[in-house]
Amino acid sequence: MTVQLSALQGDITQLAVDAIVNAANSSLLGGGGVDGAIHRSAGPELVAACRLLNGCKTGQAKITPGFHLPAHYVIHTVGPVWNGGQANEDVLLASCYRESLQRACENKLKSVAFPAISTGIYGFPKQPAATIAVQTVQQYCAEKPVPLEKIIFCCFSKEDLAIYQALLM
Ligand code: AR6
Repeated sequence: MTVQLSALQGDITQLAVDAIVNAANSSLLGGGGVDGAIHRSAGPELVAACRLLNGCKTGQAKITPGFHLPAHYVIHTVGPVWNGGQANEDVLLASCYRESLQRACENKLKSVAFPAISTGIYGFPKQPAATIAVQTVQQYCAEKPVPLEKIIFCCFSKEDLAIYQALLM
């Protein structure tokens, strides 16, 4: 089965998929941006579950239930802070996508939605970040059979959506 990749504009907390990915920080205890929105929608059970995870290193990913979200699970990953591009940011961002897909596959999930990791508060330029996101996901799905059927790039802005649509054409 080929995995269907698509982009949409919207609020990731509203998506009824098996898992949404959270662009978290290494404490996993919540923050601003998409992280804040996910914690608000999931309810206080999410931070309680995250407290048991002992944080998460940049480029890695950990999974929790979605609690009050429409999504069954949240995969928390920590993107790199943009530091000019010479600090391994590309490799670490690609690792976030791969590790998140790994958590999804281990749990036999069929649908996952990603936000544009690191491109908000962490300052990673949008175009190269989207290229890494799409290429890494395509490579991962081409390497081996995966249970995934649907992968969504959930864009918050129209500008992000245009970038992803061009890459997915
Ligand atoms: N749905 C989808 N995308 C969203 C939503 C939403 N509800 N809200 C924001 N975005 P950011 P980062 C987009 O800043 O750069 C937090 O404080 C946003 O427009 O959320 O990885 C964490 O705790 C952007 O395109 O994450 C960390 O400390 C993308 O999500 C830090 O921010 C990522 O922006 C992580 O920074």
